[in-house]
Amino acid sequence: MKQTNWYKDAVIYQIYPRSFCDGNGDGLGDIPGIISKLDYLKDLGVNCVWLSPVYDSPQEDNGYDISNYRDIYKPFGTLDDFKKMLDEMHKRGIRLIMDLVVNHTSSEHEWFKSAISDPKSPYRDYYIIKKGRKNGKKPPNNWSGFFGEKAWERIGDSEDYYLHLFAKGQPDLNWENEKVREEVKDILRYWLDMGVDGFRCDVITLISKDQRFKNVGPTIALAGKKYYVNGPRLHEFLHELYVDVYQNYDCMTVGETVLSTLDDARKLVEPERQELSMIFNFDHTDVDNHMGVKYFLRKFNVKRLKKVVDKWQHGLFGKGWNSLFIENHDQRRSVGRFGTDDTKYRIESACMLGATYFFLQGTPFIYQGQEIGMTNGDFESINDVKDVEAHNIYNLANKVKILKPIINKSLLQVSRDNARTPMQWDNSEYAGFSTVEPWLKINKNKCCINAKESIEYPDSIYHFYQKLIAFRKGNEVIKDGEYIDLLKSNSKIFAYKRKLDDKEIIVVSNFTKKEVKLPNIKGLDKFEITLSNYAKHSLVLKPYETRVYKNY
Ligand code: ISL
Repeated sequence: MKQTNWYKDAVIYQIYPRSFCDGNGDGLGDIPGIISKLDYLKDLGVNCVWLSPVYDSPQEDNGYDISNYRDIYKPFGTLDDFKKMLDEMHKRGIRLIMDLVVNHTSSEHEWFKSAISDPKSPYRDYYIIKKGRKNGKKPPNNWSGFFGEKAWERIGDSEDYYLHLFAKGQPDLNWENEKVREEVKDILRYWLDMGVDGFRCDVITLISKDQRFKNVGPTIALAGKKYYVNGPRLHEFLHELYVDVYQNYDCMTVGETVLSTLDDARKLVEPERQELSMIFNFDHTDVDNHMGVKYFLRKFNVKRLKKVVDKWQHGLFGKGWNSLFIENHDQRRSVGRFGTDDTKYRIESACMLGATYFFLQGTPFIYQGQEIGMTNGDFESINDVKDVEAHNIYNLANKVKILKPIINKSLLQVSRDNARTPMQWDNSEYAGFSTVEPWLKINKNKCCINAKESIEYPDSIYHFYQKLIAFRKGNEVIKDGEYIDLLKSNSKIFAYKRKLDDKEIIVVSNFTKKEVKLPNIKGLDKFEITLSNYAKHSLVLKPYETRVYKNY
């Protein structure tokens, strides 16, 4: 089937189902709730949704632990609800991409239950099960995983261990086993045949492990990552999925590629290699931490951000396609981050960040609530937070003395639950999200930060996002133009140009809460301002002011 590359013209809205809208009054978001909000998404202007997992799951990691890939988690609805949602989305010109979580399953998956209960089970080899060292007293090697734990769990009192790079309830699949790959292909076909338009591929760069399972020397975190990130057969496995499945559908894939470099990314997205349509790189989410560890917070500096953006914009130009995002369900909220302010200048800040990333080359993603400037959760203690990652790290910090003060200081601030507080639809008791107490604490600021208010107020962040989306639509300069950083060494302003033949767009953003003199940008007097978060403009940029100029 002809691949139309529709994703290059898409603006994708991410829905985290348990926090979006509760349709049946049990405190948990669900599919009927999503259906009730599709007109809201259409009015915003997005034309694709990425839906975080809705499959059957014990929810140890909020659905990123799947126990049945062909059914829906009951509290979220039924398969019929899902089909109705898909149909209603398509009727509104909105495509749907599903989350594909196939690096691991849930430990409640039938395959895993059979694999560990019977050493002769045909499913034993679906997982990575190895004999421990010292007659089973020590795990097979010293690898550790993403949630601050050892990566191996002993199977009962046997000598064997299974590998889990995330929580204990998320055993890694053995992709070396051809049967596993065939199962994955069948799952893909099942959803594509139902009409879904593609997949966001969870931690896809972890699927191939170095089969020597070697020990590693001391490391701060993620011991063993050189053996399990971008493993030896990664590209071969992805190409196989493309040839056997993706190329038969007009679908797209976006890989979540933690720890990938630009060189890795090129290999993953160069179209002639036939692997993925695009990837999420996380370099820009690391500009405010040390050594890529989010708990080691570091003061934001816009020059570092510009450097990362420049690298990826040039690095993939003409070679592959970028994804653009400032939030997702694993990141804290963007407003109040990246040098911005989530109190006095919240609206200015959110609009400025929006305009700055939206006109880069690539497909923009908006995470639910970002379009109304939702802020981090107002958590007071670890008891307010539910995420398995936060609790594991908290327990680890309590055991390791030197980590304790650092983690205690940053845990609530960087917890993934900051992005997972219920969507604030209105100012009612449960924010219009539910009719009962929700699964996670609603932010008190629902009184003034909510979708209803944002829709009513003409100068809101929501209406600014509508304009961002509308301006992008069909704009060839934004889609295909080259990227030029205009003020590389300026430590307050992010300014770039997009250029296609003689058509040019310039974005100028003040990343500070102070007024800053507009620097001299050659030829700017011939441009006109087409979008801004301030009504009046002078030779001074106001706090968090952003201006989008065009010369045509
Ligand atoms: O969230 C992170 C850091 O706080 C990341 O390291 C995250 O664990 C990593 O990006 C992988 O994320 C994905 O897979 C996880 C799941 O918990 C995340 O929600 C998902 O986005 C395991 O499936």
